[in-house]
Formats: sequence, C-alpha cells, structure tokens
Amino acid sequence: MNVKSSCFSFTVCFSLVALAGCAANSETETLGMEASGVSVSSDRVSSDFPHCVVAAVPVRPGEEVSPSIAPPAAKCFHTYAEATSFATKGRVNLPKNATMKEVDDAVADDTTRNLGIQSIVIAREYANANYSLPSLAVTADAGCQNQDWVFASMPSGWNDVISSALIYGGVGCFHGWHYETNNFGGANLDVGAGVGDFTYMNDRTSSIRWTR
Ligand SMILES: [Ca+2]
Repeated sequence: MNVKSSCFSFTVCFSLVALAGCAANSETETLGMEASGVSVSSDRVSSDFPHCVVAAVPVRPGEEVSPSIAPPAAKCFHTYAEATSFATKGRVNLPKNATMKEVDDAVADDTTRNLGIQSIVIAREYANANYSLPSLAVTADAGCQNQDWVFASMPSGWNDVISSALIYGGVGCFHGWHYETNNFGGANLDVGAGVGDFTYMNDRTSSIRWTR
C-alpha cells in the first residue's frame, strides 16, 4: 500500500515537473529553427536569424483589402546591418559589427532622404516587449501620404507574436493598426509612433494596416 502510494505520488510529481517544463518553454517563444551556421539569410525567424525584413502591400486609403492578399515571405538575417542593407537595397551598408543605434540612425536618415523614391523602412515590429529582438523591418516604396500599407495576414513565423512596434517619423504613417484576426478584424491597437508593451494585444496580432 505504501509502495503503491509513493509510486503514484512520484508519477504525479513527474507529470507536474514535465508540465512546468512545457510552460517555461512556451514562454521563451522559440521562434523558428536552429542555426544552420552557413546561410547568410533564412526564410524563417529564429534566434540565429532574428533580424527580418518584409515588404508591405499598398492599397488605396481606406480601401477594403481582398482576403487573398498575403504579404511576401520575410527574409531573416544574422545581423542588423545585413538586414538593413537588404531592406534598403544596399544604400545603407554598414559593417556587420555596427551597433543597433548606428544602424537605426542610418535607417532614419535613409528613410528621410528616399521617401517616395524607393524601398524604405517605414515601421518595425518586435516579437518581445520594449522593442526587443527578434524584429521585423517593414519596407514600402513610399510613405502613407497617398496609400495605406498592409499585411492582410502575417509573414510566416510572425503570427501572434508581436509584443511592441514603432513607426519611423517623417514617413507620413501616423497610425499602425494591429488586429487580432486576419483581414483586420477582432480587437485592435494603434501603435502610433510606438508602443513598447502591447498589453491586451500581446502576442495576438494577425494583420496590420498603416495609414496617414
Ligand atoms: Ca511576443
């Protein structure tokens, strides 16, 4: 009887430990695959490729978006400098060991100078609060003066993970509406210039619309 009950307790304890382990794992938000160590870029966000870039889709201001519109796949890079070179088509080309601030300053400068001319970074999404990596740079061929930019659904690996986001100043996008469901439905949050903590919308974004 004693032996049986201690076995039973052991099983219960073991299950609880396993459950706790599962909970801890899901909190760390392991995004995507392990390192390959060889590729310069990856189609999926991961701890080794945490700097992603994707182009938003233009629509007329206020226009309804066809549910069939999906964003192009994101490209993810090992360093912020590599991702930024890709996002700006090589205009911002800094050393791989450039600091986040150096790259950020260069991106802001490039966005100001090339607004309406070519691919610029208009916004940045983050998988963690307080603008912490992994990040998703959103590129567009212009600001929001004459069109909205959208993701009717999120790039692969980015659904239900956004925890903070910002919009670059000067691009004329004053609102970044984050929605709970694909095609702009459910609960929503406007990040404006930036929101470091999504609170009720944490890990719930499934579509985004940037507007003037
Ligand atoms: Ca998150």
